[in-house]
Amino acid sequence: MSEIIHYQDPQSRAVRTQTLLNFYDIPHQNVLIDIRKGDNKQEDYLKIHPHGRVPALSNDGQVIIESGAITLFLADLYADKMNTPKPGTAQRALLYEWMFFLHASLEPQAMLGFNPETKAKAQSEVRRLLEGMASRLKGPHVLGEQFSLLDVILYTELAWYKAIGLFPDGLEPFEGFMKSHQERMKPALSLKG
Ligand SMILES: N[C@@H](CCC(=O)N[C@@H](CS)C(=O)NCC(=O)O)C(=O)O
Repeated sequence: MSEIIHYQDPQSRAVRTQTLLNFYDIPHQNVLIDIRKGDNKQEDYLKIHPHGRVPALSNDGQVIIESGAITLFLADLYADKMNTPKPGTAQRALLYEWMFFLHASLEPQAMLGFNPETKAKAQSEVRRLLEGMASRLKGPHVLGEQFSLLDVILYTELAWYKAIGLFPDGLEPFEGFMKSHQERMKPALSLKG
């Protein structure tokens, strides 16, 4: 079994990787890097993450940075447990689509949402972007009948958008997805505002 060390702050993008580790009960050691206290800019941590950010994950001594890369790495390492679609399949393409959509297309809106002057625009953009992805959510789970890590990823992300006031009220099929996955996801969700 590999030795995993997760460098995280509960109020950060580490919510993505922490929730995945929690949900699948993956043995790991958590190291708190308190970004509000500046732990992330300490010399020792800069040797781990060259940009001084969280999360970072060490797997048997190999450090991986970027929450998306860590997610995909865990998806491959624990493919059976997470029901990760096989490379080269249409379902695997959906995994890539969702990951890039969430990180590259949607996330910039979250950043704009923190600025009161651009929040309203960010809210309408989040709605527009999610509406565009509605057909990619097969239902009842992201991939259709089978629950997979994609459900964990999407639930975590949308829960965060709800927490920061950017999730469009009542937007289907996402609202229904959140409701039907809440009970299963809540114990693992590592979201602290
Ligand atoms: N694209 C990176 C972004 C990481 C990132 O910016 N993390 C923030 C917290 S959400 C951070 O560590 N900020 C501290 C800083 O930049 O000083 C990822 O997804 O891992």
